[in-house]
Amino acid sequence: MTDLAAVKRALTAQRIETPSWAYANSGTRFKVFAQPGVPRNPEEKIADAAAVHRFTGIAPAVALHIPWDKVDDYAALTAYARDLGVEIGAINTNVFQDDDYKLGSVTNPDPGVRRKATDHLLEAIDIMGQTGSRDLKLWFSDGINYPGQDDLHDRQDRLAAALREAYDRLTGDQRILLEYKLFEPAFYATDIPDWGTSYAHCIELGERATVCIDTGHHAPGTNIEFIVAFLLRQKKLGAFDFNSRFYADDDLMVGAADPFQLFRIMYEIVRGGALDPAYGIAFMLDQCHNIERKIPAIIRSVMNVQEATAKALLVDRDALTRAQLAGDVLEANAVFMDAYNTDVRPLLAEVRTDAGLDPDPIAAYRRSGYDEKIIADRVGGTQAGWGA
Ligand code: LRH
Ligand code: MN
Repeated sequence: MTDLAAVKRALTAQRIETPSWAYANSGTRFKVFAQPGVPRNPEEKIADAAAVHRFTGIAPAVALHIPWDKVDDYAALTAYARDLGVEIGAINTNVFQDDDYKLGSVTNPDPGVRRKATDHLLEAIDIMGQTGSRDLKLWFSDGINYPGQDDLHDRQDRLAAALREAYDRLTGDQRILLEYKLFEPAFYATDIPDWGTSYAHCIELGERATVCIDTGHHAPGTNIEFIVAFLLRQKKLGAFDFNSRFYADDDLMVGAADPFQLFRIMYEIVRGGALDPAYGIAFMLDQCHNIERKIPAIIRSVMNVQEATAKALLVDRDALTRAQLAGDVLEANAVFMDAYNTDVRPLLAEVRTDAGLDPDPIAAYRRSGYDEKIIADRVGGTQAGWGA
């Protein structure tokens, strides 16, 4: 029988990290629809992340992206965040927006370009020292568009050399989160296209290197929860970039396109004993809110993860194991689906109320007038994010 008190404790202890860039303008190659009230600097992004935490109670950290969140004084920025009740989380590198990186960053045939890209990784580690961040999040857009354009083997050697240099610079509890992505912006071969490639590099590097699963970075039909189960067993899962998609890297609200997939992923997390923040998985969002109001979209996304987690925690594990060991296929699936088909919203409303929060974060946010306030206050200056 499921211990409801334990379920509520686990939900209360859940931690989601929101991305600074999701509060800024974003779009597609066709159009960026700028929105009123969008942050103009890292401080305003952090203020919005703090608002999400105020209404959800489980989003106490914000991931930064360098140079999008570059400041002169990261210690001051960290103190500013703390005063608002949030921590600075993962530091994301950016070796995908500089002209020099057209043919690759750390994999570029030109050693001078590789040096420049590797120095950026080292700069990010220095910043982690100032923000107190544990996680260096590495995603490389590196890849090629045509067969023969470059040597696939040599590019892996170059990548490994840069990763080694960054890895050897880590101190304290710092670690690498190595993200993979099937394609885009490269359209023939990406240098870290899948979990296996990231996993192999992480093994080559050492215990401080773990895999980051971005849920939008797989070929259609990929069984992501299998990857989660496999990497947990290997103690090589470090983080998620949560979002959802119907087709490619759509970066939509997590759980919006496929809530059942999110449930299956969170079930493997619960089954693997990896939900507790002490286990060390960074549950991050990585989304773009191109047409919808950004802060309520992120609050909704946090709630979608909570709902999937609550359902996963309600799986009757004893009954499931009994049916699985008995080879009772239908019963096993029925036990699993019972949890998924459970309406957990009343339970989550109770958890929020017990935590002194409004049971309905979206309604509470709307009543707060925060959106109207930032629209009125944030006039002038240059909005952060993709150029409108
Ligand atoms: C790449 C990615 C990566 C971030 C970027 C904003 O698609 O998922 O995690 O650096 O989005
Ligand atoms: Mn990502």
